[in-house]
Amino acid sequence: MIYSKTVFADRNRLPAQPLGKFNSVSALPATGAEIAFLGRSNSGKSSLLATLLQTQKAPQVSSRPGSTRLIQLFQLGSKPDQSRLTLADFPGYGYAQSSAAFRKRFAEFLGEYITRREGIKAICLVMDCRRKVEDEEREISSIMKARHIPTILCLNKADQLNQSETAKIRKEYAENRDFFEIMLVSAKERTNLDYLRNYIASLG
Ligand SMILES: Nc1nc2c(ncn2[C@@H]2O[C@H](COP(=O)(O)OP(=O)(O)O)[C@@H](O)[C@H]2O)c(=O)[nH]1
Ligand SMILES: [Mg+2]
Repeated sequence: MIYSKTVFADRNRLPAQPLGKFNSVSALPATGAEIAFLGRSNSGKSSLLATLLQTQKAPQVSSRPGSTRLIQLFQLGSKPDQSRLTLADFPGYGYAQSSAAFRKRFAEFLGEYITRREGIKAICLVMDCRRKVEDEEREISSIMKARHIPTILCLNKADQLNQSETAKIRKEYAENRDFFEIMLVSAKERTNLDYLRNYIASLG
């Protein structure tokens, strides 16, 4: 697990262009390499992207869980360039789903996404660090593993933990091999984001 207290500097944000908002996978324009930000509503997907990117139209951070229903795309670079990496900010997958229903619907959705988006390079799976990994997260990681696509688990909102809670979480995840990489981050305080930024930049 990657954990440090370094604060991500503003000047290190990656320049990006907004490509628009889309209401389904089939509506997405063709792009090349892509990383998708997935996770439950309110986990901080849009906040993380807003922190990592320097863009005119920042990803919309919502005060109400579940209010973003559109997929928003951003492309790295300070001017339009289709050869650059695309980052996809997804709507959250909701709260009140039963696990079985969720798995079916989300596996279909992910299946469609992966089938249609051939350039997909990684999934950034964002989760509130105060939650436990559940079937949803393991399911996403295993679907991706089967396609040889790495899933990076971003445990967000680390600013909400005290020292002993932080230590407990680090211990809990030390032996976890379900994900390609695990990191404890805070989009709000911009801590521990260098690995993710560099990973994105390396694919950019
Ligand atoms: N304390 C704290 N709040 C955060 C953090 N990241 C996001 N939030 C808050 O969580 C809420 C949902 O954020 P948003 O980025 O819209 O989540 P999304 O639905 O996953 O895109 C907003 O009120 C954010 O201000 C974080 O690192 N720490
Ligand atoms: Mg969002």
